[in-house]
Amino acid sequence: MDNLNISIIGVPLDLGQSRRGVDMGPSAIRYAGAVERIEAIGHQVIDEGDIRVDMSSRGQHGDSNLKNLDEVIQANTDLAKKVAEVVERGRFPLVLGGDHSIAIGTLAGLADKYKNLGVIWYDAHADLNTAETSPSGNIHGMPLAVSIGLGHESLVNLYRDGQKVKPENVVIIGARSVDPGERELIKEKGIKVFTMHEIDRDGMTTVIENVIAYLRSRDVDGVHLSLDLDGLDPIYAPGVGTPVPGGINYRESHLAMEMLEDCGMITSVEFVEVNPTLDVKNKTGDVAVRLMGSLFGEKLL
Ligand code: 6HN
Ligand code: MN
Ligand code: MN
Ligand code: MN
Repeated sequence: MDNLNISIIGVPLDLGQSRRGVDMGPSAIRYAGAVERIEAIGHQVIDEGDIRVDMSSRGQHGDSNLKNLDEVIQANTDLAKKVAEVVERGRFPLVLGGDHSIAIGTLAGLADKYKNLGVIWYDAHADLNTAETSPSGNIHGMPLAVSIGLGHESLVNLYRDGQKVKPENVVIIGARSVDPGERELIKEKGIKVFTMHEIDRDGMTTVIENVIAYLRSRDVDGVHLSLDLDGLDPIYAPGVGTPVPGGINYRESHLAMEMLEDCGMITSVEFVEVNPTLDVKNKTGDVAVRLMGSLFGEKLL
């Protein structure tokens, strides 16, 4: 990816889950040097600032068991508008979370332009719950379901009506904590998943080759990478709210980013779930920025 015009959009939202502090993720990633690192590769970067998040009514539940539903809808609607506007200006969106519920807004905004978008979901989790299947009521466990058109109607119809992404255009990498309802949905919708089992058995090189070949066979018109830092093992990314052991390691993650850079298909990215209050000296924000380096074409030699 050479000479991109990148727009950074921060989303300081922690209302899609129950542990405070992931709203500070965008700051942590900026402090770790995101803009400088990407500019040094030769890209042009505009930091568009943060989406405003209304925290005033946190904890008050409306008529559903989804936590902070109204606030999550508001922030994601604003995010969708911003992402759509950035894409319309011919720029590459780099969204910084915030909890993973912000993928609802990112994907809604991208749907203006991309009618056959591919999505790579790099995550320990499948994020395919609905209000009915969720064990937690946390909306950050639901964004992929919402984006393929399943779940609370106010989320599914956010920004524009209905499905934003086709389930057969989705690839999950790194899954190792999948709830029963999510497992059903993966089978029913035929969602492509490379769990830790495939990564361990075949190696990351083969996994990413398969991901790229699959998305090419789907004839996608763009690919969004939604990278949840908890996809990495907590040893490398301790500052996340829902850590799961047995995850992707640091070198494998860099290799994945380098191969995705190489394939030239990525058209937007988000880095989510960085929680500085759970972190060790901003290690997780730092890893996010290092991975951005590989994804945007930093070379070792
Ligand atoms: N994430 N499957 C669990 C739930 O509550 O639905 C965990 C979700 C984690 C979501 O990390 O983005
Ligand atoms: Mn996630
Ligand atoms: Mn996760
Ligand atoms: Mn989480």
